[in-house]
Amino acid sequence: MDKVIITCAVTGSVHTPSMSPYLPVTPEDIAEQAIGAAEAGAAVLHLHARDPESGRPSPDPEVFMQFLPRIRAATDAVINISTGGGMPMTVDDRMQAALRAEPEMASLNMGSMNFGLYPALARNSDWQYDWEPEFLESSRDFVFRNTFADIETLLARLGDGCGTRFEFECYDVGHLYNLAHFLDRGLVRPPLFIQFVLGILGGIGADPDNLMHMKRTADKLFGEDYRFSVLGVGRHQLPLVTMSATMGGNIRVGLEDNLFLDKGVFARSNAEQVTRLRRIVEDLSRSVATPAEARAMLGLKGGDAVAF
Ligand code: KMH
Ligand code: ZN
Repeated sequence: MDKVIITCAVTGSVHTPSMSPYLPVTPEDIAEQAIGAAEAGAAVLHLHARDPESGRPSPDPEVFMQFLPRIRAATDAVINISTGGGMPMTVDDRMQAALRAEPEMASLNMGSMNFGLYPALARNSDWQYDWEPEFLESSRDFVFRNTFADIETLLARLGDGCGTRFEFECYDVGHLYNLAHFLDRGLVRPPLFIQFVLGILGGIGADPDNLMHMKRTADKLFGEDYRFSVLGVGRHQLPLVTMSATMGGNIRVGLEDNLFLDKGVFARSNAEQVTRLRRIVEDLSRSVATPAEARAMLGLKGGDAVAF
């Protein structure tokens, strides 16, 4: 209970390059910011890739392989590769980088849902690339596909096949019941690491009451068999992750989910957000888990057992 795992989600696929000059785009940017976040106290690095020319989210394992070895050489942090990818990737596209890299962790999204990014069109107008407004607009008619069959495939190929364990991303209460279904079937094994995701348009809203409800429901379904972490989107990041640290949970920060440090002030790096949260965690008389402690808490296979 004392140790807090800080996950830093470095670039993601929700934001586009014109939204912040600090969003990492190239493999060099991603490596540099990931290493900075680890040095600031992130035990887990949640990673997506982007096309180095356009900044568009990319599932290409070759692009991942341009930054993964560099991060591994410079830090001991746990590498967590996204299988959520970004629009309009197929589920098959989304799993290729993790299958190639066989990381200690990968994200696993626990249900199909709407995933509305188009409200960002009203907040920005100066686009560097044509693909950016088209990408955001396309979310109006996009289903983020994560069927039971898709989840079974990822559990078998990545979990059983590669020894990868999961960050179970739960965007609403029903996703917790989906995870409980896989636990009942013996397809997932404790300790489960559940990411409560609050504030995506299409998922549960970002407020304290909803976080308490997610936690109560997970307690009911999983008892001692799980650890939770919290991710709040945009301006909800800081209050909700602070609440998680207060409740005995873990936290996820990073430019994937929030570009700002304060209202109207960009975070100039992922490390800035990690540094702030580390201070808050320590002010709450908890301490930040090292990568080794995170590995023990989550039952991971070890940083040497990866394929990059
Ligand atoms: N940006 C999060 C809300 C994934 O990578 O699998 C969603 C996410 C999904 O992290
Ligand atoms: Zn992600």
